[in-house]
Amino acid sequence: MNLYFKQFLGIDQNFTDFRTSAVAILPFPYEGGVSYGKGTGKAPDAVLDASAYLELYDEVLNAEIYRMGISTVKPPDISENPDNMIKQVYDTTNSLLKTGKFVIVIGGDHSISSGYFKALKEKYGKLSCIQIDAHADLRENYEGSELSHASVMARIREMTEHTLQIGIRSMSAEEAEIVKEKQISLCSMNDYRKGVFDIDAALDNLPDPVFITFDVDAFDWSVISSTGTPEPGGFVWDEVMDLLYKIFMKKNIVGFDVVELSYKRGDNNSLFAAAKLIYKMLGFKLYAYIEKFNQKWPQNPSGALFK
Ligand SMILES: [Mn+2]
Repeated sequence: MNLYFKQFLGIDQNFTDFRTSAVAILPFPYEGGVSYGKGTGKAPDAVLDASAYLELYDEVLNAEIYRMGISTVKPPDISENPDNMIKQVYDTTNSLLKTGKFVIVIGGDHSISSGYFKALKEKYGKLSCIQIDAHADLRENYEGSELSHASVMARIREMTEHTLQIGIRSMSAEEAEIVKEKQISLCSMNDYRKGVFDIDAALDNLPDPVFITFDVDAFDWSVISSTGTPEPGGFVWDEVMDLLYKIFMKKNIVGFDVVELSYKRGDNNSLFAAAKLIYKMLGFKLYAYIEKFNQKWPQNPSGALFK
């Protein structure tokens, strides 16, 4: 697998070597499934640029997470055709997963997630999905496309009935009907704020292993404002940190993606927050592994650490 010309974090080459890294990051700058604001295609490069300014030491976990090795790999030449594009996500993540690495995809719009989900599901046989998002994305199709970013959870739910949606604050009557009829586990932002949804119980009911798809529009605009379909009233940073810590400690997370970030000139905050989100999630993954298997923080690139 070829390294990308940009790498996540400003780290020494020893820690980005594909052969020895524990983590592979795949930038996937596709924006064909977007309905409103453009710019998601430029986001992965911009996140990689911003990541160079991240502090490498995690002051909460007291560790240098990057030491396990993080390679950023070159994406394929992405097809404009949605069916071909999904197959490209599937093929690329599938071959990365075969190396035993923990794979992260940086979008790109949300329509890419079902391709990665499929590859992970084939690897593990069964797979649940936690979606953190402002939108339910349960429409059977949108603007004539079944592969729209607004339909991604409908596509994922064709592969698993085990889904948990958190932070939702925008949905159609049709989607609300689907949630009711299929008894989908969904914590709206309102439920979250009012404390009327038992997230612990929902996590307990969700079978392992689990994939997380993180749509950055789940965040409040004070954290991330550059996104294609913004909704007011989202999570603040520390709420997401607490939520993700809980999710990673309770569940076996086998992969995640971060999608729907949009590049807007002059807004460095959103890019930096997205880069930090990815590094924090990796830190939680590593910490959960260390706690569960009574390991030490890795000091050197650790190969197929999470296999
Ligand atoms: Mn969304």
